[in-house]
Amino acid sequence: LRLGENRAKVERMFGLMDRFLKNDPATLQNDIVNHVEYTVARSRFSFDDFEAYQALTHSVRDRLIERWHDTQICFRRKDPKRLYFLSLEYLMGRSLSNSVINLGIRDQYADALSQLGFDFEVLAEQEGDAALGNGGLARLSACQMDSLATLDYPAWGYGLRYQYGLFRQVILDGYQHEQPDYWLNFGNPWEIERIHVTYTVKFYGTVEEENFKGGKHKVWVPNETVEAVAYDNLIPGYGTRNTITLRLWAAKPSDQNDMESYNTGDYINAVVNRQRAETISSILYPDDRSHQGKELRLKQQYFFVSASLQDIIRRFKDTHSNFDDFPEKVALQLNDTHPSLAIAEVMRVLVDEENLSWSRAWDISCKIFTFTTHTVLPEASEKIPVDLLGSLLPRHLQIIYEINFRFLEELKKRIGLDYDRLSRMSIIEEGAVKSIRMANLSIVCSHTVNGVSKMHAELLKTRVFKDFYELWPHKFHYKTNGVTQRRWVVVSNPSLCALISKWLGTEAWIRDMDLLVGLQEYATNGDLHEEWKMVRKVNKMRLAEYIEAMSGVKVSVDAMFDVQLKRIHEYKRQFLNILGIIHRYDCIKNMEKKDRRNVVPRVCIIGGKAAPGYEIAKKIIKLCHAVAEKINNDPDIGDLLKLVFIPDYNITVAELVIPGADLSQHLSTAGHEASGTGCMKFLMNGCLLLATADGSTIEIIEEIGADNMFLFGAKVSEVPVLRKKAPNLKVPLQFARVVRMVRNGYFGFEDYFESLCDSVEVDNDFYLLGADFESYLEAQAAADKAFIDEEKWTQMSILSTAGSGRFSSDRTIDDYAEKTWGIERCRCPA
Ligand code: T68
Repeated sequence: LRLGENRAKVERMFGLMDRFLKNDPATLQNDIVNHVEYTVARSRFSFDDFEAYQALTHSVRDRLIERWHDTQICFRRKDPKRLYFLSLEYLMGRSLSNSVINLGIRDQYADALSQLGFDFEVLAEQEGDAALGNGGLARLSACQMDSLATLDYPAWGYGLRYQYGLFRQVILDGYQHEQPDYWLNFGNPWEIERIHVTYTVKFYGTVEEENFKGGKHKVWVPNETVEAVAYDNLIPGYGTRNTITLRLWAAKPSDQNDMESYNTGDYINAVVNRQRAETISSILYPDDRSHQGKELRLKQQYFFVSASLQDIIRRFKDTHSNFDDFPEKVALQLNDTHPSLAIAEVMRVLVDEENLSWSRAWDISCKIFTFTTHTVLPEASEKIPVDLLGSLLPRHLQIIYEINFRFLEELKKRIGLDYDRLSRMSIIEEGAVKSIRMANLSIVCSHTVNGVSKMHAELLKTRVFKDFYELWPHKFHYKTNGVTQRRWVVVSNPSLCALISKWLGTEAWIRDMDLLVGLQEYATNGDLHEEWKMVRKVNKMRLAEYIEAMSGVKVSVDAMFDVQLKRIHEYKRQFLNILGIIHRYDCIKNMEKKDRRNVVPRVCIIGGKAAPGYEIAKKIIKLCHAVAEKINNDPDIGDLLKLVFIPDYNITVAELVIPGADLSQHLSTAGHEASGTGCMKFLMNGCLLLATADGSTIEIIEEIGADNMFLFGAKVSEVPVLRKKAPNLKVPLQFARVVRMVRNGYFGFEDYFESLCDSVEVDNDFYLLGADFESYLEAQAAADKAFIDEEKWTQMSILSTAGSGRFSSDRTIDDYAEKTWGIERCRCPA
């Protein structure tokens, strides 16, 4: 509406629009009860916890929508450079508590509900866990979205709305079984379906040439189309009105496809084809390393990329008539190589559809893309067979060939005819299966390539992408990962949050984690120690209750709670942890009764999912259960040692377990964990770390000092040396003994564990469990010793939290914004 057009109408409209929802208990109650009646369609006199949860969620959502609208209006008015974060995975977990805390109305809701006879925490437990991702990479995306919103950056997240998230892990007789996670079963009140935001995505077909302005023009003629429908998830910032969008795409059949089948009278096939279209966004691949050469995966990637880019370009064109300003207005962040087809797609759209010259289009592309890699292993990087790409996306294959041809021509000018190097750097890998190296494509087109920790960046420069680093040293950077303190302290550990705020005299640390260093000055304060211990104890009691309810194992809260939570992987060495536990058990068994008094009681907690096809990882899970069975039922051992496996590890479980952990283990063979973010969550919560110097732990050491943690194992530089020497190394006796116990069936299932034991035999021990074992046991002994000294332990715990400020994703995002994306904050007025 333009003023002057119809003043009276405008004033009336503004009068109506300016009425924001109020947050006093009476209004909140009224809203909740209205939603019970009009949204959930239950009687306002009778509704259960789940219905109350649904109504509550809708009333929170109304408030999110208000802020979200204002934010979008503000972005449109100011037209800042926008960041588009492209990721195939997001591990959001639950949204309710996070939303009301970020909106600053948690207490108001709790009051309103209690007057209605409901408990906020009980209702919050009704929510399922949104698990549209595998592990660290996916949770990082979620943390970064929270920081982007909180820091007022004009950002959009794009992803896929999988109908089936990461599988549910069910343990039967100690073996992992996978069950589908149909997370939308009970509806998802958090998302907003945008049926009008729909784009057509094309697949297969041929490329034809058309005459165009006196020259030739390529036209892709697809023979399959699928519709992408937007579902918006609103991400509220903390301490700001800004609320940004995570737009997830769902695949729906195109009407066009139906018509063809209906005409042939093949009604059944028409319906089957419709369903086939929907499979594109139906399931998340459950492998957290790589998915090589699968057609459905490639379809997912392109579906996601095409819909997102259509949306991004549409938004740009709303206010721009040509592409001159595109690089000043758009930053496209590739979260690993999974969305890297976006490079070929941008080129296709600019050249084929927008009629820009190749060099103009390439110039624009090279200014908008930035790439972050999350892996260390060259063999884990994504490759797409040329045949597969050529059949699914024929025009994109041509474009990638053209990019590669021009790149190699340039490269020859720079380095001459060094064919080995040319072939290593080529985007196309020749070989039995000719394929596209997605990392090479991403590096060639991105102006900035980021690693996720200082160590990771070093490995990228010296090993993984050495050739590229030598060519373009200016492209290579790193942004050490971080996690959001809103989720990992404020939501999940409210009593610690209150304690920190009390001692710092401010809540400002929730937006500025550097303030946590202020705790250092109280690290020896007796009053803080008492309160700190009390908070930790209550969290441990909550965790103990959960463990008993879930596994039937009663654990003592006086024991040290020792936790390892992460995807099960050989390089993360959960097997080392279990062998250490066996060693501890063996030692206690062989001890004189009187000496047992000196043993520090432990509750060892392990949790994590194994990729369904990852046999060795599944054996590690079974071994954990077999060992637990023996130890937990040994009357000789009692409370001195317990081992529990936490099934179906997810974000919600992490929120419960992390605040209750005394010690957490991060055991990756040095040089294998690109960063690691779990350690940061434990650190913030005052949990001590037992870790190798790998990934981000190297930087944690810089912040809190090696004295405040338990370090062990070979260093990054020593690992390759040890590997060379490995076959001639002497295996420590203790190591040989515990492996033999497993091998000889001390815990049963000896045949099943044979290959697991083989994997750590001296000439086979790629991850160096044997080589690191003694040092691991020493670190464990040091942890025991520190735990007995309660005052020392508490001091270390306080210093861990105090030193965790650097590991906030706010720091990471500010760094990306300034140095990589070139975006500025854009705050929506209050
Ligand atoms: C993780 N990578 C790194 N990959 O392992 C971890 N891969 O060190 C780092 O902290 C984290 O990323 C965040 O940077 C992953 O989680 C995947 O999940 C993945 C998923 C699909 C395909 C390949």
